[in-house]
Amino acid sequence: MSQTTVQSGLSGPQYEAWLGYHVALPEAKGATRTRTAAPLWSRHIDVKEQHLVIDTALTELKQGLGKLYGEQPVIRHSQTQSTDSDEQRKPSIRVGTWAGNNQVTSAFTEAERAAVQGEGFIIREHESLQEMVIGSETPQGVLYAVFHLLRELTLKQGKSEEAGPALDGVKPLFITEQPVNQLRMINQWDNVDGSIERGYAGRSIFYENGEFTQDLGRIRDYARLLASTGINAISINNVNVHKQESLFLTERYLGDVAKVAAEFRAYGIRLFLCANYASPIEVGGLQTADPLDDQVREWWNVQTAKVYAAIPDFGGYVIKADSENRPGPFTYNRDHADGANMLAEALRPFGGLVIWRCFVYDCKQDWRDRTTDRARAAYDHFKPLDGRFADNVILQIKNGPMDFQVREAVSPLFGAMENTNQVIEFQITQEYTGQQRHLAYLVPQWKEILDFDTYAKGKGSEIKRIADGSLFQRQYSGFAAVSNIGADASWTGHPLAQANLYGYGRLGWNPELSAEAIADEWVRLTFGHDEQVVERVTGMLLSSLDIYENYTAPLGVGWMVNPDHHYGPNVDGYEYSKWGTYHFADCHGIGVDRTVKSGTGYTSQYHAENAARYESLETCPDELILFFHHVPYTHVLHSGKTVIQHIYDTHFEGAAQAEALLETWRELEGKVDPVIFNKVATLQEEQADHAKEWRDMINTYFYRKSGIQDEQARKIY
Ligand code: GCV
Repeated sequence: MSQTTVQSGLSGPQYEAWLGYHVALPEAKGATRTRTAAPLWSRHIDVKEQHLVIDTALTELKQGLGKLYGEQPVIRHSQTQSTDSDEQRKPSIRVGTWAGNNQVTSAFTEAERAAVQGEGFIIREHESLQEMVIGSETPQGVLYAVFHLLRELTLKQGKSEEAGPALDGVKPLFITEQPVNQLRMINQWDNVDGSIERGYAGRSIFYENGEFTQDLGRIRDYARLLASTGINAISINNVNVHKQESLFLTERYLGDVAKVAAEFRAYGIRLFLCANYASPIEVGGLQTADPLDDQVREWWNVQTAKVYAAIPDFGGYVIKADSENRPGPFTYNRDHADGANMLAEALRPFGGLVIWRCFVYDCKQDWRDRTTDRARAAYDHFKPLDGRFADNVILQIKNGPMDFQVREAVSPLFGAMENTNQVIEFQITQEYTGQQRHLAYLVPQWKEILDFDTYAKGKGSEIKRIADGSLFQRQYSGFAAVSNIGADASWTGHPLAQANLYGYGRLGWNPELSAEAIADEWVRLTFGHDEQVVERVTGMLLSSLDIYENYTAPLGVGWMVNPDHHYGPNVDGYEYSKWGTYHFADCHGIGVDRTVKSGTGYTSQYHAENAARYESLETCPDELILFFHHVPYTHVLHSGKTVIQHIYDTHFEGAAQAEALLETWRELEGKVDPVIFNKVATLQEEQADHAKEWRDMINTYFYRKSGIQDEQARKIY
């Protein structure tokens, strides 16, 4: 690629994703305008600092402006505190940190500078349009500012009517941004053999055949995509750490890990590893992994020191322990605080973190056992440990108590642990939401979860305020999410699934952004500004999750998928399994009774306001009725429909809506890149067909169970 910073051999719009810096209306529309005229300041970049991340920022700025305006600016590097007069310097962009560039610092008042810290930044365009200044306390902040500016300028291209100075008649830019969440992390579930657990976009870009990839360019391209949305941390291997990956902490692989860390470092992203809790045994040859054993502790101390010798800014360990057959402290009758604190001690001297996952439940449940409720598990295990974790331990809590369903309640653990650092875990990869073969824009779901009021400290105790650390005044906090990328040329398999990766990053930076605004941004950045394209694609994205929910598991009950791979309908697929995910449908009704009155008592894990709301059939929201209650098929929802009629109606509607998505997309032929067009068209065809399969299996299953006719006498088998 001549004009972009893309490092890998791959190219084209689907690979450039939202960093294509589109300037033109599609030629098919016969547009003559190709780009708006360059603002005066865009000809020179003045910089004084030498820093890896600032260098990255400069490269991005230079090449981004080059793409936007057809001419790359010249970078003027001066180490000295220049005495040039203002006039001599202009026109230019001044770029730097408060400590490293006095000419940047002097462009802002003390109060303006004090308003942003760390990775926050300020951008100011001078009224004369002769000057743009980009400043931050940190080099990372400078990089985020550059990506932000390029995004703003690209979006403005869509708004300026005619060719001419881009900002003519428009107020000069003045932007102050501060990331709301401190940790904005991506988790790769990649294995060293090149496979990806729950990956739907091809093989791993990190590994193949037991070795690290030689294609570091692809990793760098990924780093820039992530950094452009504000991501600042990544764990690069599966939380299920198998035998070979357990060696990542050792000389066998540390050199390779360090090379990958360097690629991410250039983009301000800190690298973490998932570690095997039983490493002292499996790697160290000890007899035990007991967290209170001196030899075990010493093993972790020594091994961790070796990791830091190779990677001085290593982030720390992500741990899945005592979960789905992974080893953990329970083996030694220790609890999770004992386990996490042992690792925290090894990491503390280096400023490292332990990110300890709360996805702990009995995955060998007897389906006949009606007393065990998987939804209760995380709270039951972790709530009693509140206050016992070391200050460099962060608990990573999945958004829901079950497992990334299209609809489930929010985890009651949010709001239950005032004295513990915590991050919320989302799943960008679409394990249960269509596996990147169906369209499902997940940002609306994440927004709803983040806006959920836990009432932990009275009204206004939303999950977003727990995730960002402000409600409980925690030292560490933020977002983590399972990535949806692989070696596919579009990164995400379904090209429109890029919107989820982009949206996750943007939401981590600022959870107040709306799902609509993020969709609009992503579509414009990815496809340009043709209004028909923007309207159709944002419409598809914003309706997609409701559509998916319509034709899959109803009213919050979850699953109904094929076991293991989790794709496609199978109503009883998990009904008699050990995994604790049941719907309990019989000839009378369906749903899981999680009430205190007659069920598992799960509702009591919420603060009073929510506990009462969910406990009562009168106040429980329709969309979660089967998550909290077992009801007859004739139960009348708030919508006025019976449960069975709701099931029939939503499934007929959902399949029709999936068909309509395909029709909408087809209207865009010739208006979007043909490679993307064809890829999405094929996937939407599959979705439309597969939605019918879902519709018919679910409707038929419940018709046969209940014997109740569809009021509209539509075809049920
Ligand atoms: C990485 C679900 C997935 C597993 C995943 C697990 C987890 O159960 O199906 O593949 O394992 O979540 O989050 O640890």
